[in-house]
Amino acid sequence: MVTLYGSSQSRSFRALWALEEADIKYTYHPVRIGRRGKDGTQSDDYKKLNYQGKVPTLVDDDLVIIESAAILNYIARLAPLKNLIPIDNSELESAYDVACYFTLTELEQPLWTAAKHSFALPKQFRLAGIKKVAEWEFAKALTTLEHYLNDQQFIVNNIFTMADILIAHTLHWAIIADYDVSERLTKYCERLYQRPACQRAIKAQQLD
Ligand SMILES: N[C@@H](CCC(=O)N[C@@H](CS)C(=O)NCC(=O)O)C(=O)O
Repeated sequence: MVTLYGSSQSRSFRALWALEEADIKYTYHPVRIGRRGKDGTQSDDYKKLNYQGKVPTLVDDDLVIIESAAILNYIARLAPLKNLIPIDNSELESAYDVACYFTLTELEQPLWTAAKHSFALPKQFRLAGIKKVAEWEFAKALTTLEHYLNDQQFIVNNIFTMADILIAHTLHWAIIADYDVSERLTKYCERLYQRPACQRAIKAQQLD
């Protein structure tokens, strides 16, 4: 029995989309970020699952998994026939790892830094000038992404994988936050968001 704890407009959408791509039966359990009461991410019950009180958290019977990218990989391995992660091919496995680590550490990092300094950090730690640094870093990461993607439809060997979910979700976040994203990468993101599994995940999240 798989349960996903998540919240709208958060990284939990990655996991919801992944579950739909893998065609795994799951229950979606909306939680309230930062709240202490019932279904709050700062409640004692939720923090037993996710010590930092963050989303997403995936529970599969007795197994608890945190970190969106780790959750995507776990889901991919639950559905090996869907080929959502490379298996038994070192070259493709390392290309997949590069795509995921690049996305988390280079592409997402400036977006998250800017977001933290605009609303997530306690007010006394927010730095007003950080948005400009983040925009510069993000623009640099986008040129690298264009280089990796080249003329492919999907990032790893032109085959759809969980890495595309990570990237598309991050680009979508940037587009909504008004970052400058090239037409080519915007189209890549839009094309991925049109996938039926992604559309089903959008509907599932509306229960939130
Ligand atoms: N590296 C984590 C980041 C998780 C994270 O920061 N989630 C945000 C929502 S997108 C959150 O729960 N924030 C609440 C908080 O920081 O207290 C992941 O990818 O799962």
